[in-house]
This record gives sequence, structure tokens and C-alpha cells, in this order.
Amino acid sequence: MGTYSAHTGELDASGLRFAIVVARFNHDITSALLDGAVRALADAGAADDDVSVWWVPGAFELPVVAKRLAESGRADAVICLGAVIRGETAHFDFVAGGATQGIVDVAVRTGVPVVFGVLTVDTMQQALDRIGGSEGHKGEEAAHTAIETARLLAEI
Ligand code: INI
Repeated sequence: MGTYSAHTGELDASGLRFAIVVARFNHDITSALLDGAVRALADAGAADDDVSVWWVPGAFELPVVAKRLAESGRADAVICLGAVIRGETAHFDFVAGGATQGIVDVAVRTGVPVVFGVLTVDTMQQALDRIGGSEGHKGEEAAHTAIETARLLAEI
């Protein structure tokens, strides 16, 4: 096999601009996701002025606002945060499915990384486990994904 070039985006957020879209639904969980994401961006060198936060009612509204932000040219990456917790109805599947498909569409159509930081879980305990509990912190992970992907795209 010949030589090839391999690329991995660095976890360096300095000089990059981030827009975070966060759902108010299940606010206790989503505000913790937001805290983790903001902290992780700052720890990686993002300037306060380069991070903006946009609140929407629920996860279903994440894609449309993410799309406008991605199209604005004002963000190197958009981070979507939400928590969809399965109830007794089929509503979960529609909300989770709509948010997931919408976020994928926005990323692919705009070419701007739109990170899926939406918890889709069966129980509140599973959500709590993912905001700094036994399953890590999905807000921090979403921020790391945004940084790494934006850096990688800048190399291409
Ligand atoms: N929105 C969420 O973010 N999480 C949920 O668990 C949820 N549930 O269970 O219904 C939810 N619903 C609201 C939805 O996102 C929209 O805001 C609403 O349907 C209006 O479009």
C-alpha cells in the first residue's frame, strides 16, 4: 500500500465560532447539557464572544433554527441540545425522529457541522446518567464533536 495522508481534527476551539441551539423541554436536563457544552468549548479555547446560545421550545424546533444559523455564515459549527424522554405515547417517536432527521438534513444540505446532542432515552434516570453520571456528559461530547469536525473541514 502507498503512503496516504490521515487527518484528525484537533480539539482546539480557538478562533472558531459556535452556535448552540437548546430545547427548553426537559429544562433540568437540557440546561445541564448546555453547561457542559459551554464549559467544554471554553476549556478548548473558544472565546466567549464566539459562542451564542439560542433557546427553542422543544427538540422538534431544533432543525429549523439550526438551519438558519448554519446558513448565516456566522458559525463554524452548530450544536443542537435536547432531551426526548419516552412517555406512554407514540409522541416520542415523532419528536425524536423529526429532530434526528431534521438535524441530519441541515448538516448535509448546508455543509456546516450540526452536532446531534439530543438525548433520546426511555427514562429520566437514563438522561441523568448522561449529564455527568455513569454514561459521561453528552453536552461536553457534543462540543468536542463540533470542534473536531469544524477543524477537520477547515483542513480539506
Ligand atoms: N420535546 C422535547 O424536547 N422532548 C420531549 O420529550 C418532548 N415530548 O415528550 O413531547 C418534546 N415535545 C415537544 C416538541 O419538541 C415540540 O416542541 C412540540 O411538538 C411543538 O412543535
